[in-house]
Amino acid sequence: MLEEKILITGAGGQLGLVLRERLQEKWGFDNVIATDLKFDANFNGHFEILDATDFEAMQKLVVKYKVTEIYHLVAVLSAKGETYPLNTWDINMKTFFNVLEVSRLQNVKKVFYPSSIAVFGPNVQRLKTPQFSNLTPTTVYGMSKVAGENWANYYFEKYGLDVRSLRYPGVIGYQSLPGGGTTDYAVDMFHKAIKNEDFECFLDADTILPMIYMDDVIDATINLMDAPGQNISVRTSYNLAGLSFSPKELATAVQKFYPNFSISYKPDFRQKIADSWPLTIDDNEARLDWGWKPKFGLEEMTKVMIDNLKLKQF
Ligand code: AKB
Repeated sequence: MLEEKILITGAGGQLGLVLRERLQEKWGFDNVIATDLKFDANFNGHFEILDATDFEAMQKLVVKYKVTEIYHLVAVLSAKGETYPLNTWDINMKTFFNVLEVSRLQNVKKVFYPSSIAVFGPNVQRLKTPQFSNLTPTTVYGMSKVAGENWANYYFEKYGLDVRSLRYPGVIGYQSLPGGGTTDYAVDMFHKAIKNEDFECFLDADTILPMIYMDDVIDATINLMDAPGQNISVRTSYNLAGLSFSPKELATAVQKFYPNFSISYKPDFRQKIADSWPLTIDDNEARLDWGWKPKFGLEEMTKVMIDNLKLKQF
């Protein structure tokens, strides 16, 4: 296997914290360059400060390290994005344009771009939402991801840049608290349960959303990036399913470990966002093209989250 030089933007975020270590294991300690706005003293490896809206700064790093693959994880998510709609559009689009252009100019071989279930709007089939659905999202984050998917496809068609992408469901992991998402209540619930605290949920009890456990989403990302190019039939972004559950179902799973865990419901503006998203996702194309299959269901995920969060407490 040829050696790759990997650059990760947004490496200090929920996904970056885990992906950067998996990529170090895969490509070697010296071949992964983690970047973010703030220096991360906890990271054992190459770390560079990078504001991904700064084209020149990004290009300098790509040249300096002879980067061959970029994982672009910077994004303002759905809920936070609604507080600053125009800034969200600017940040999400500018950073991705920088990645695409730097990659084109510096002959970066492959780019990973996370899209999201937020690309879907209220006018889709909400059960087993198909890959090729109408994409009219209600959030700026979703709008930026739809645009990003089309730009990914454009750079592939026009310049042959090998951009690959997944529509991530809500990601559940114990490594960090996510920030700014509509699906974030789920990770938060685990943190409250292990501290024996009550939890007030910002979504209604029966709001089902597509989610995925961290190990599954990392496997999906690596497997997609490893797949032979000729297998990749979707150049916008692949639907990806892990599991789907409601706050009430997750609370019931948590109560098997913490019978006194108490949850109440106080829906806010995020309810409307959640109501515009699918309940479950049809990821047939990902399964057929590169063999995707999730490993974690609700019970396995709940156990592994609680076991690991308990360990982290000490
Ligand atoms: C969010 O809730 O905004 C994200 C997502 C589904 O992309 N977790």
